[in-house]
Amino acid sequence: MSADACGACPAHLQMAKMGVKVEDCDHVIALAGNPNTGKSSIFNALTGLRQHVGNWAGKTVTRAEGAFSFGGDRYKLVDLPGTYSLLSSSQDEEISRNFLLFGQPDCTVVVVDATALERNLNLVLQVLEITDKVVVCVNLMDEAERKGLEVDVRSLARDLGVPAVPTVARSKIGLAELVSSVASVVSGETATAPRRVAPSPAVQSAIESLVPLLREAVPGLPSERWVALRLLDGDERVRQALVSGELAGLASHQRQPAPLRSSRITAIAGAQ
Ligand SMILES: Nc1nc2c(ncn2[C@@H]2O[C@H](COP(=O)(O)OP(=O)(O)O)[C@@H](O)[C@H]2O)c(=O)[nH]1
Ligand SMILES: [Mg+2]
Repeated sequence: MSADACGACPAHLQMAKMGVKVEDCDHVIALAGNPNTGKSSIFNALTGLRQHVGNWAGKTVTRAEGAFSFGGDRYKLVDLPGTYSLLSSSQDEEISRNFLLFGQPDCTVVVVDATALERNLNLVLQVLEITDKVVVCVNLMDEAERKGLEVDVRSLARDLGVPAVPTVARSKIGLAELVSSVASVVSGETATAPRRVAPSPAVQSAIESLVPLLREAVPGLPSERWVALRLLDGDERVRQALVSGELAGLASHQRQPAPLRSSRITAIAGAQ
């Protein structure tokens, strides 16, 4: 991999940074991942913005939004706070989880640390439970190489059922390929088949009874299956959100007409 070779490829030539111009984007892309995996580095490289990049936790406290164009389409990119899991209830994790559930991104890029794949895959598997439209970005490939680790990105993609792209975000290596994979998942050109843990028959039948009830209680709720699983798992935070109407509020918020959503998004981008 070299940055120069990438700069000359056709995919790279079609790409342009659009800064905070997130209005009227055709697609929404979420950037999720553990802290310090290079999410903000990727966000900055693609949008031309300057999200704080650093090697300590808790900087991206709220989500940052920016835009880029690729192949004639405009993409809004949302840099989510670093999160190890979607199951706990720290503020950062809740921002990420709510966006993945209710922001309904057209594709979620999960950025993982190539030197700590096992730990990072926990979040990937959780995201795959929520959505089919995922690309795994295997970042810090230079660090993996330095440590003598061989990362078989192809096998990883095959095992996970979604594309996986090796990158070195700090040197902008692999980012054109990443965007190209994202575009292909968004358009449906690349069909994904996410690996999911098959529930036991008892759990499956419990999910099937809960889902229609959830649909009735919270019209427009995306990922009902995931919410049902959380309830069956005794997730107190999700139960409270359901009982208090918070879940319904988040779901209905998503159903607002697009122009309203755009102006809100512009305001958020302006405040960054
Ligand atoms: N060696 C190396 N460092 C990287 C790479 N990507 C990001 N970094 C560095 O890793 C640190 C964390 O990056 P950041 O983008 O803030 O990660 P985030 O917490 O996921 O947003 C920063 O010091 C980056 O410069 C990479 O591919 N290779
Ligand atoms: Mg960050």
